[in-house]
Amino acid sequence: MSARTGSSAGPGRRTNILVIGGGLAGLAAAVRFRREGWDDFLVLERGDEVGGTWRDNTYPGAACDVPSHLYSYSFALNPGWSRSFSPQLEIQEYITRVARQYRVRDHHVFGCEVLSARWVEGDALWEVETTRGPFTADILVGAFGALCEPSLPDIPGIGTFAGKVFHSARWDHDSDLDGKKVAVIGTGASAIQIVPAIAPRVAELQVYQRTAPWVLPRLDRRYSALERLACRYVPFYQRLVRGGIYWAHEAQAIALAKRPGLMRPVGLLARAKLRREVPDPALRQRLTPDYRAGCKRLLLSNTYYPAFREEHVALVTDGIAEVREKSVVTTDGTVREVDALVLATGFQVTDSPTYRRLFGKDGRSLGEVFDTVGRQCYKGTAIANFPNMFLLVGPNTGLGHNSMIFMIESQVNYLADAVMTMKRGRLRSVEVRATAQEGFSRMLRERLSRTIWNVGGCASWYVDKHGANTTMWPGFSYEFRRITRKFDIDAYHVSTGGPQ
Ligand code: N01
Repeated sequence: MSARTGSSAGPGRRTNILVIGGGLAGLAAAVRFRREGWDDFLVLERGDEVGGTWRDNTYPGAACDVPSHLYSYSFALNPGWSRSFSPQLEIQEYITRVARQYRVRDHHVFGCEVLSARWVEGDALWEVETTRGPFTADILVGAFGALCEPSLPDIPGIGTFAGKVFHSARWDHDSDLDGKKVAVIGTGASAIQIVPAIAPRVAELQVYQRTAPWVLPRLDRRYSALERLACRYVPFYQRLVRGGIYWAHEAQAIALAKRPGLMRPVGLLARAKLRREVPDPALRQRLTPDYRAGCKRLLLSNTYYPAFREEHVALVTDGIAEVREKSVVTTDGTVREVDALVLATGFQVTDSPTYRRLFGKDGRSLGEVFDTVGRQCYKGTAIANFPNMFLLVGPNTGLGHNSMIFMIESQVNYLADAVMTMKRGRLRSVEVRATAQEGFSRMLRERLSRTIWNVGGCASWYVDKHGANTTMWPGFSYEFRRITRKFDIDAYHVSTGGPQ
């Protein structure tokens, strides 16, 4: 057995359930299976540790922008969080601790990338090819995440750049940026954390902005020893704190998803912050978004704008025309010398390469199906033509206002109830009905048409190549919890004669 395998699990095995991906979603599913007493499952993880995006995003300044007491599993609260918004390493340590505590590491096969997964109708099982050999399973769980495949910009000449180039989610810690001329491309959630974190170390920092983000105050602080003691020892205290944070965040869905007009005060607050933190009117003008607050993800930072007060930090708003061996050239003809390029350009969210590796009942890949009908999915979880397959963090499960872990746990409830239903009923396969999927997609489209993401006047990665927002959940997260509470078998085609 390889040292990279967490278990006695090995390639070529047949299991009841195979999970692709050992991030927050895969881990939540694994813990649930263990708690249900279903030990016949494996998690295939291409990395060498659990954690997913939190394992991969080690860039300077990486931290969560959802409060930690909420951004944690309901079954594994952590009284020891050091701050209201925890840094990446603390979150990653929390995730690995949960994996150990619930004894699911042994169910992981690390260094195992899924190359293809095919549904074999005759045998009612999934045949999965991986870099560590074949696996078969009755049920496939796609927990490969949305924010894991870097989106690399297609800039002319970028391949000829002689210095270091790396994506924010693949930070090259061997590259010494101290005293160097560094260009950061992008001004999203990752970039606004990177810029203030590296600014003090570099000789020159060029920030290439295509679209200005809306930035709000970050109410971050250290927790006192007393607060941590209270979380640990005072019954219900931490649950109360968590509940308060949850409902305060949940209320934001009213403005984002139901009454976009209510986002106006948020825009005013962000403008006031911009005025306070950026005294130069010309610079402030260039940092002011030209779309409505909330259309793209609202960012939280107290250090991003102040970074531009330093003389060696420059905001560049002209488009990038090309990258040369030692410079970046903008469309106005300016050539800026650069030693290293940081690509904070986001992720392939609506076009995950993994979609092209999953093949359903009619032999077409999920990517091909999505090409034809768009990213239609039932409850973010099940897809017609893909029997016995359940996605976690699937289409339209994204939130702009609350913790993704809440959504993940909702989906895991649904998944667990589906597995239970299959076991009890000795079902061979379940496949969501096309009519149920279409009805659900219609409901989403109708509700999304009224959200700030659709009416806010911006381009964002929430929208797929068909022009549809197939990323965000258009409502309260508790509404999603309600519709995923029970596996609704009536929405599925069912075949019987499966294992007990
Ligand atoms: O990526 P993004 P991210 N030329 O896609 C620009 C989560 N997250 O990694 O806006 C020039 O938001 C692009 O410009 P534009 C969170 O959910 C969470 O920052 O498309 N620029 C944009 O400015 C977040 O939403 C935390 O015009 C190009 C930027 O690159 C998600 O991850 C922390 C370009 C990409 O921004 C993604 O955030 C970090 C090009 N060719 C991330 N292509 C937490 O704290 C793209 N851009 C929890």
